[in-house]
Amino acid sequence: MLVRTLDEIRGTDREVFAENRNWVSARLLLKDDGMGFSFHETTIFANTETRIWYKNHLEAVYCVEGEGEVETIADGKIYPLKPGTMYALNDHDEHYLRAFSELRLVCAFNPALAGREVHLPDGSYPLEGKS
Ligand code: 9YT
Repeated sequence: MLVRTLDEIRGTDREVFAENRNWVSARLLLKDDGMGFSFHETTIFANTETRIWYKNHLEAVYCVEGEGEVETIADGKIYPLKPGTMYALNDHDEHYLRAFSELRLVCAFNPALAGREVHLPDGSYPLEGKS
């Protein structure tokens, strides 16, 4: 069985900051753990907007803390985020993620991230790469 805590991850290779410092991701499970998905706790810092397009991945996100919104770019729809809300990017939806206060999100990626991926200029993560 695998057991990890956030305290163990802080300050290690499994803690990944966005290049623009909009978020930090604690990568609790990664590809090498063999679960078929990766599993992260992501903190999105307050008053940030991040453009995201996971064209190579599916992601489900569950909000446990904070207030924000997701705007899907194709249709301009706004989805409020608050504790207890889940959204799933089942259509590889390109979107803006906005944090009005610090958001604490639990995220699962399929296929699993391999390590220290950060967003490419188009808002995606590479399929196999470690950046
Ligand atoms: C919700 C979202 O996609 N935020 C960006 C970071 C990502 N969740 C990650 O790598 O943990």
